[in-house]
Amino acid sequence: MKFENKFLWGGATAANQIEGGFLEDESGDSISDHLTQGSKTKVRKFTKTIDSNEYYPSHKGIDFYHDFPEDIKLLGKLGIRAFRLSIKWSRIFPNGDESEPNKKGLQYYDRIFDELHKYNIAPVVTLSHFDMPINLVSKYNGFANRIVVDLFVRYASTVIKYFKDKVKYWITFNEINFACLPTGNLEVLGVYNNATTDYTNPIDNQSLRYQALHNVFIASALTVKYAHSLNLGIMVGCMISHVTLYPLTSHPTDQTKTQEEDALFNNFCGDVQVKGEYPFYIKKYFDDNNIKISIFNRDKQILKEGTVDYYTFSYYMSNCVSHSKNNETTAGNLLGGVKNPYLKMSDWGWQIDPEGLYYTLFKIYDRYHLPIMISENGFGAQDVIKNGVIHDQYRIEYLKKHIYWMKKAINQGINVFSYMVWSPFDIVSSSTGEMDKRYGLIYTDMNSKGEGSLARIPKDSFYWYQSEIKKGLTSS
Ligand code: BGP
Repeated sequence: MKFENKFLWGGATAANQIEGGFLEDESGDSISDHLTQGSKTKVRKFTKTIDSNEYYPSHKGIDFYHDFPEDIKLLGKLGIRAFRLSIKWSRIFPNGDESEPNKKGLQYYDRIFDELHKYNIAPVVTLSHFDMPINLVSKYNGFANRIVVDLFVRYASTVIKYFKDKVKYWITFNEINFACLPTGNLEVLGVYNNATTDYTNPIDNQSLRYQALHNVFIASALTVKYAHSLNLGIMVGCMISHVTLYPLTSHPTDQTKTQEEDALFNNFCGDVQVKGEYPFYIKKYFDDNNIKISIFNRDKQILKEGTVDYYTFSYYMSNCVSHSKNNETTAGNLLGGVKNPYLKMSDWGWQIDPEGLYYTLFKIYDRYHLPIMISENGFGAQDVIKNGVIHDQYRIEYLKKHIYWMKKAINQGINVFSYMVWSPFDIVSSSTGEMDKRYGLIYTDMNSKGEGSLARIPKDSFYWYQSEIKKGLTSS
């Protein structure tokens, strides 16, 4: 089997997990800059003011802000054809509501894109990856306020226009469906209970949560519409955290429960962004949960006119669903579920399921018929460095198997045009803010306290992925 030559092998990151460069070049602070560090057992806290006794991982990231020329050189050596990164909104509009952008912020990303092009690497840019200027949270309660839609579109259209000749692939909101989790982070929305500013403390007002999500849909659709209006072939995608769900048994209620959970978590947001309208099943969910939101007539039009060009999703694991409460559960922070007796888990309780990727690609393509980018897939582990080398065979196994099942899906005629490893570098973990859960093909010499030389050391998986790409995209 031969992939088309234009297949985009890639690697993915996010600004708040790599950049650092806190407040540099007239940048403003953003939500991530107010998140303390958690751990496997301790949740991250959202603090209204920066507390000097706390460690805020995003302030340092892995210092990509200063190190990017060297980092991109390594990406060139790796041989990837696409690099996914996010723009930090508060570098462009420090408070989110200025009328003019910060030139220094634009210039910073401009230099990155030039550097990437030097190595023939296409940038894939996420406009919002769990982040927004903090001023928009304190002033408007994020996307709970419709004004923030206009402010987002101003930001998005500014950068799309500025980089129109350098960036073809855009993604609006990372893992937008996190907003549907009954527990979990709300950085997608920037909406918090005023009284409780705890990272994992969900807003208890479900109507407000779904109203804010609706506003995010509108912001995304208007962005797509703007990008299309430039007539330059710019492509804009959605981004869904896809946690594949299986019924635990053949009990009929396991099937229906799986169907319902799948609809709400995995399908709902994609359905709106791909099909341009709310799916039929959401009405019952809203009615049953007394969720009331306002959707204007013009909104329906906007959603229709702003459907995405491609579908992207992160894939790390699958979970089971059961009608019974007496089951062993997976630890999986935020994304826990019922344990599958046939699968192994990572140290963080994420169930490893390469064949599930095939199942998922089939499902998504059958549902949407859009080109697909797997925008995140990777294995978090505690790597050991010995005599300056890291033998991460477990990561190679993980990636190899997922790529194998992706190729099978492509063989079936499913249009996957890009695969991104999360992540080329060891970076700050999004759920814990620590450095223990390493995903990189390249080791970053830094511990969870931000100490270390910051040296980058290619692991065994780096050379494996490099050869996988070089194979000319032929079958394994
Ligand atoms: C996704 C996020 C990423 C990334 C990844 C791994 O949900 O889009 O930002 O961090 O998960 O998660 P973690 O770092 O928590 O293991």
